[in-house]
This record gives sequence, structure tokens and C-alpha cells, in this order.
Amino acid sequence: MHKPLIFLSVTATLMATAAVAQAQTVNIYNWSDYIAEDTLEKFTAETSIATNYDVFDSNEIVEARLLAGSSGYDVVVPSGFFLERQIPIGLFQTLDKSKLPNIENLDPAIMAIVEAHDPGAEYAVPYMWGTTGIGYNVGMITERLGEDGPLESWDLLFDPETAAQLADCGISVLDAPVEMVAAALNYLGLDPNSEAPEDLEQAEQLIGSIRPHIRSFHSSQYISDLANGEICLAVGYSGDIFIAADRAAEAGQGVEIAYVIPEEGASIWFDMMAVPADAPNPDAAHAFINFILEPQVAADITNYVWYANPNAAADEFVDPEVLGDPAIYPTEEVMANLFPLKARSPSYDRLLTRAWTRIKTGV
Ligand code: N2P
Repeated sequence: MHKPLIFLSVTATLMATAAVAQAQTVNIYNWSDYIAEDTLEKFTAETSIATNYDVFDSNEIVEARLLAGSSGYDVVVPSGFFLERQIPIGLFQTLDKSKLPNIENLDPAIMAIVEAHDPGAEYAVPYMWGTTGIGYNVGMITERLGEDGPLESWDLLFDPETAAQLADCGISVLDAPVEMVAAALNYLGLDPNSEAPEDLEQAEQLIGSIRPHIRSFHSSQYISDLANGEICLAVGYSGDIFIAADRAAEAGQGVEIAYVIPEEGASIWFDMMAVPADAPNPDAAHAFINFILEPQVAADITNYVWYANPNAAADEFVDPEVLGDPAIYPTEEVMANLFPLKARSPSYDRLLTRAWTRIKTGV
């Protein structure tokens, strides 16, 4: 009689553990190519919380999902310049800081910048950050422009003659109207955060002038396209270009990819972890956010995706060549050339969306 009883009690314990594990799942919605290979596995090993992990490649997509409601997500990672306008319309719940002891690892200098998006870090903490610049295929570009081409300038894209010379090898730009228009405004010497309709018109004209030379508008495809030599120039996110460079180098076909923050300047952004107001499992969300704020975890992500993390305590675990790369961890000099993006107002957004549709369809 004894044996079956012991067996039963072991089974009951196992079932109870399984039930707890099942009850605790965190549903995460993050950018594509933005986490280390083992981050989720390690999180589950440490916390017994399972993960559902979905990816997106544009702020507009996340915003649409959140606005529709019942997204089912516990943690989402919009950029600060979108989060900033999503907070006041009630899309997120306030963070319970008592569940985020690792928050003290965050770099005060970065927190001072993201303060503009979320004063007091009431709703969000930064995940990773980077810049939006230009990635290019060194061989293909120098073949077409020579050694003296404007390799450090937005002329590569916005000068119609230069863009025309690159059209055959393939130009890709982000399908991200705020960032693309900001780059155009900045190139024109205008405020990249301007909402003046006449400025938008000028930016539309500029992008329109090079539109015939653009092969694709996409916000993640350029990683493999650059790595495979399918395109020779991409406006893209810093780490994504480094991933492309690494894949190209590993393939050993002689494709060399470079990333440049052009001399005219580029946008800097901070992607922020926030918990939707209707998150099914806010406790698990906090556990996940707190886990990401562990120095070793943040460093592992940075070392894998080449985006800077906002975690001061992580620096000692970041590979020295990553930490010392000014295109990833900008020096003060580079920093002075970067412009943070601000939230767009809904009324400007309508103008922007229409302009962007006209640009893309080429009318
Ligand atoms: C990662 C893209 C990163 C972030 N693939 C853009 N904010």
C-alpha cells in the first residue's frame, strides 16, 4: 500500500509544479533580431515562467496592436518617441518598482534622456538603444562612386545623382515615416522634429527626387539583403547593419558591410519596455523586465545584437570591442551629432502618413 501512495504524492507535486509553470507565462512583443539566443531560456530557467515571444519591425504595428486592445501581451517594446504619446492615452500601466530591484543598474545619463518620454520612469524602462544611419556594401559602393564618394554623408541617399549611380545595385530604406522624414529634414538643414506642413512638403520633395532609385521600403529585410549582396545601401538601425556585416563576414564571400552615422547627423532612439494596461500577467511582466535589467543578461544581448544597453552595471560584461565602438557606444563627439526623436502629434501624423503613402507609391 505504501508504494503507490508515495508515487501519488510525487505525481501530485509534479503536477502542482507544472500547473504553476503553466499559470505563469509572459507574452512578449519585441523588435525582430533584438535578443540573444539564450535570453528566454535563461529567464525560464531562473524564474520557471514560460515565454511567448512575438516580433515586429515597426512602431506603427505595435501601436496599432495596442490601440486595438486585448493584444494579449505582457511586455511590449516601442521606441520612446512612440511610447511618449501612448502613455497619456492610457495604453500602459504604471510599473511597480518594488518588483524591479534591478532598476538601480540603469545608467543615470540614459535615464535623464528618456525622462523626456516618460518622466520619472513611471511606465517604462529602456531596453536597448541605437541610431538610424546608413549601411553599405563597401565593394559595390566604391566600384560605383570611386574612393572619393561621399561615404560619410547622407548624399549617398539624398543626392539624386549619387543615388542614381547606386540604383542598379539596390537601395533600401526603412518603412518608418518618422525616421525617414526626420533624416530628410535634417539633411535639408531643418529641425528633424518639425511638424510644420511646409517642412514636410520639402522633405517629401527630397525623398520624391530619389524615389525612382529606391528598390525597397522595409524595416528588417535589409539585414539579409545586405549580407547576401542583394542590395548595396540601406538606411537602417545600427545593430541590424552590424548583424548584416557579421553574417556577410561569416559567409566568406568577400562581402564587406560598413555602418556610418553620416556627418550631417542621425537620429538616436531608445526602445522602452512597458506593460500594456490590459496585460494578462503583469507579475510575470515585471519578472521579465527585472531579468533584462540584470547586468549579465543585458550585456549578453548587446554582445549578440550590437545595440547599446542602458545598464551601467553591464559595461564590465560587454565585449571590449563593442563597448569601444563609437558607432555602438557613441563618444561625446558622435553624440553631439545625434538628434533624439520626439513624439508626433496625431494631427501631424495624418499628414505624415499621407505623404509617406504618396512617397512609397511614387505619385
Ligand atoms: C532591431 C531593430 C531595433 C530597433 N532589429 C529600432 N528601434
